[in-house]
Amino acid sequence: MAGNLEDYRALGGVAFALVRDRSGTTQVTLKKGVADPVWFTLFGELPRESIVEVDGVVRRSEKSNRGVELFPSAVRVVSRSEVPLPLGVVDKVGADLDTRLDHRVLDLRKPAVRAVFELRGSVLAGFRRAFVERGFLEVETPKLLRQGAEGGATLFAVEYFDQRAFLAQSPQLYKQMLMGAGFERVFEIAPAFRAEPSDTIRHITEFTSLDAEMAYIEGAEDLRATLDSVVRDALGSAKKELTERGHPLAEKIPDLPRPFPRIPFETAEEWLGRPGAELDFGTEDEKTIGARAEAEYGSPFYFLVDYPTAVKLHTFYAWRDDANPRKTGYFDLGFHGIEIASGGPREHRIEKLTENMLAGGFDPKNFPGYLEAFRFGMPPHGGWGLGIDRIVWMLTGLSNIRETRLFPRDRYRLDP
Ligand code: AMO
Repeated sequence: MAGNLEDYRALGGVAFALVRDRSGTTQVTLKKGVADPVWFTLFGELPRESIVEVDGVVRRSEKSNRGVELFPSAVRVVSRSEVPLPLGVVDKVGADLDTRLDHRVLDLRKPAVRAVFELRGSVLAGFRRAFVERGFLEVETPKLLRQGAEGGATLFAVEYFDQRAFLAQSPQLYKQMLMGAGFERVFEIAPAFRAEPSDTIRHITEFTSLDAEMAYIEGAEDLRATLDSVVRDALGSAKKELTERGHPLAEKIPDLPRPFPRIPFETAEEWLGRPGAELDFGTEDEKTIGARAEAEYGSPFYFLVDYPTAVKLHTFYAWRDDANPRKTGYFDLGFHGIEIASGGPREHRIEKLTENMLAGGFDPKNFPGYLEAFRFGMPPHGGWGLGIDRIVWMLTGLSNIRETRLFPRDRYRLDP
């Protein structure tokens, strides 16, 4: 085997080296008179976390952590660690998050930290499976754009030869254009970038957005029914897979036997004691709504439905109800009091769409490629965007969304 030297203890006639690889930590046992005397010196002076290769015979052992120990026949140093370590890998005392993120490669060596990314991988695989089973095509849309779709405040500008471009805040415009291209059902799992100025535990500047778009929908409920079953299937299959592997985080995924409750925006306003206010929900509001939904419906997931136009004014692509233009078909999906997804039916009629753009402060002239998709036949359609980091965050119960990303980016962090 080969791995990192976690610890070495010499106790008279016997010495133990603990060597960690991705499958766990193995005890290597050196017996005086049996093992090569050189190895005692080698392990004794080798810094922790160096990489060693050990060949030998594995024997059953009641006393060791994995039920086996390795008696070496050959030992070789593969890569020597520098000292001191800026971050302990096996220390019992936890370092603060900034120190951990500053030395993320060492932090990621901790089995409990790697476990988060194993759960994340299973959740992503579960989503891909759930979409493919429903006839969605996986697509990849451009991340270097001329225009944003989610408002100017969070756009990152980049120098693009002699022009200015922006990093994609969302694949919004492109997933809709693919409905104009006749793809009917698409999904994308890709980075999205937002210049979030506030330093919160729920915002990062680079996140993974899971987007879907569907054509020929009859209304918002078609979208919600799909999102609802996709989330339940994806988490169900991730839980099954992790359980079969005996993964320590398998139990973090809740069983979700029933569809999620649909809570009208107006009901949530009443819960908050401000009926008819038509204000967007803040962090504390979301927490209150999440706790109430959990108490009333016994579900950690819940939809907030029928967002008012006043709250979605800048979401120019959102359809507004012709009979009641104060209402959109927009909804959010909440999980433990955090918004994890947002979506709804789109406006597919170009006249209404350009009206919405103007009302939201967007100039239609800046969106020629997008608007062209609406000029030559566009089916009714809709979709949603779901934050992968947010769902993993809520599943694991970690203190900060940054812990769900390998190398998180925020206002102050571009390195490592
Ligand atoms: P929205 O802006 O609500 O919708 O974003 C969708 C989801 O993306 C996640 N998210 C974030 N996660 C971490 N850090 C951030 N800074 C961040 N910003 C957003 C959230 C959120 O629910 N185009 C629409 C989607 C659509 O209508 O299809 C959109 O982007 O989980």
